[in-house]
Amino acid sequence: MENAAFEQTLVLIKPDALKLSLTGYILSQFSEFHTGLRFAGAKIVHVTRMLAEEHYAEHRGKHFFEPIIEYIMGMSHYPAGPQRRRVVALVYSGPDAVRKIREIAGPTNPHVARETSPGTIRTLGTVVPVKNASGAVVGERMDNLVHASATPAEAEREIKLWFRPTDIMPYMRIYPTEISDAHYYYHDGKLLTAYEPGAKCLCAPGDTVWKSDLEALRQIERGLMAACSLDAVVAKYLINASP
Ligand code: 3AN
Repeated sequence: MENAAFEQTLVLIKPDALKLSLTGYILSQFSEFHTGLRFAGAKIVHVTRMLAEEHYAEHRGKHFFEPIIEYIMGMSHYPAGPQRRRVVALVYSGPDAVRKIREIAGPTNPHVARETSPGTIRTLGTVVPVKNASGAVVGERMDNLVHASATPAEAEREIKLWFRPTDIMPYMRIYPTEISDAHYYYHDGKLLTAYEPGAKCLCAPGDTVWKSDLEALRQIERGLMAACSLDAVVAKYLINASP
């Protein structure tokens, strides 16, 4: 059952927060006691490059794109420990969820957060120089501990990117779903409707799928333009899949 009375937002507790053991602090800052919001979804994710690049798609081409991809994938904080690279992904639900969570997270830049927004989570973050292969500083990366959706539209895109409908209990789903009537598989960058060795199953007949994903898959299957990329649909199905 879908309930439009709730607004939802995506929070990511990023690898720097996990490394600094700030998870408990962050959860308590976002708790129902402080925000009036409730969990609708939660998962521990080993972030693939596909998921990272889709999440930050709007920053593609910017000088800080590759650094933030490596950051969210955990490569910056755990260069030698792939088994420790993870992010806690959460969906919070309730009135005004996007604004409330952004307010507690604080400004993007931790230096600005310390100047303007004492008490916010990102005051505990840092800004690190980004160097090129020869060691020259070419930019900066903001290690700001948490991601929080910027708008309700972004929240919808991001929640559907990180979560399958069935990761969220039916009473707390606010985006339309549909029951798949077809098999869809993914292999080597391509969408398939029949299994071939090595392919990953995205959905089977009877599975509950985001309606917008199913519409995109049908368009892509027919070779037509879809509202989102194939990777944006596929990434969530590959979360924590065996390599
Ligand atoms: P927010 O995370 O506050 O919504 P966005 O979406 O503008 O901020 O940026 C996403 C991420 O990209 C930020 N969390 C930060 O790590 C990085 N970023 C944004 N702007 C810059 C910048 N000018 N220089 C370096 N990194 C940036």
